[in-house]
Amino acid sequence: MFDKSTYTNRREQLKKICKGGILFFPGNEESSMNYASNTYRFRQDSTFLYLFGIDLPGLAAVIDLETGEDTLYGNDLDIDDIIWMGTQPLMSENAAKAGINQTKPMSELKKDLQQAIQHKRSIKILPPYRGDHRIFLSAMLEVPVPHVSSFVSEELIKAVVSLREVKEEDEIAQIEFAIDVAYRMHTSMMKLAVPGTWEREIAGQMEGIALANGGMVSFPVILSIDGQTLHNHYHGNLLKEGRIVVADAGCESPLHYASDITRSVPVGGRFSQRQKEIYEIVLAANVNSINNVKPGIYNRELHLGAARTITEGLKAIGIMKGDTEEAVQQGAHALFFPHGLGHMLGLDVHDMESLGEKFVGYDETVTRSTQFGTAYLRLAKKLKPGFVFTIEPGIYFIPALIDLWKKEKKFEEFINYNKVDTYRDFGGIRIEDDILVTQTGCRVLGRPIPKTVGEIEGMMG
Ligand SMILES: [Mn+2]
Repeated sequence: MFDKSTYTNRREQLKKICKGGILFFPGNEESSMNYASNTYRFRQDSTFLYLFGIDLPGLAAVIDLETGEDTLYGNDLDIDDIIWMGTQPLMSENAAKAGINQTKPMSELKKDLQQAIQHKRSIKILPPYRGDHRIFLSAMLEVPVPHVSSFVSEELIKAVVSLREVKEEDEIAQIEFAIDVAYRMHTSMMKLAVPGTWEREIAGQMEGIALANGGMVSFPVILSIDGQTLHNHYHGNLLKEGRIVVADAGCESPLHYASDITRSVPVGGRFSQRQKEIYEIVLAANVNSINNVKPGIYNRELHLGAARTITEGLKAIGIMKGDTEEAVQQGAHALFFPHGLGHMLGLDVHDMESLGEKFVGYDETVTRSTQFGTAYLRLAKKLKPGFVFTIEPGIYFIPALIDLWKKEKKFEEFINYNKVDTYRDFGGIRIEDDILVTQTGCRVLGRPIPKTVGEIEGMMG
């Protein structure tokens, strides 16, 4: 955990922003795989970690905005638990580490909430994203499950987003730790990417490095020679010369801050001329976007800038044609770059996604585009110092999408379909880094991971 002042300061700020009522935060519970006591690795809720820091199941916390009091609800272990799990800190000791003076057994929670409801006090929660949470909230609040959402508070969501989106020094250090582990994951991947290796062998090594460094992966490893499938969790292919391995993977720091890095490398360690040409376009989109980061710029501008770089590059090799501005404005680039430039990063790999992208990535000054491609942009709003986010442009040749657009004669003025057809077997390329917005520009976080053609070929040996 961070120092207890970190958690008390965060809660003090939250109390200043929110206007009355009771803020209720259930922690996460264990989650079963195939029978009750065989569980997935426990993962605490991120906002619970942010405000209270205690990384254990079986907890709930309440912040009373009238009295200013924070209460941690949870049960001390009995002797049976201690036999199986060892001696654990008392609830009062856990609470003290988070700067909380008051603890109560879980059995008191419902009574306290019901008393508040009887006194016509408002109870505010964040959107639940687990089924057991909805059932627990339904029981505590004495409403049917479908009515739980009526307690979700937009005021609380916005307040939490306004705090969590600006990273403190300690949080940046955690993220950089996670990126330094990702350095080891990705450089190992580069050394293992030789013909005859199974994707699962490399994915397993990468996940093992995360575990060996004290955290889990921040999301299931994406690793495939079919990189044209954006989130490919299938690891059953054998690596073959001529393909590109796309590895999109990161891990969690001990305090659960995420890294999220993508590297794309040629099987065998040497880019072909055709691969190099496409790679250099994606790299230019990545580097130009990073160079354009500064406070006050809309991330949607960076996204569209990357789309222009990709369009220009594809025009130079005869895959696209026509006016770049027009092509990007109409969305023709999305045949090759059908996703957004990036997302917030923090305690979640898609930071705060459970609170709603319309609050995290958008605000009253920018609404989500409905155009294919740009509609998938998770972060569009103005960048502020302290934001940590990803920049991850890509170029993909997705045969099903190429066929569909070709049949529809879509954007024939911008796309040279005959040339595109010669790339059907290409796969995809994505390059992703994690970026901190500073007062004057930005900093690429963590130890630099080989990224240029020369650096990658050098690392692959
Ligand atoms: Mn990402």
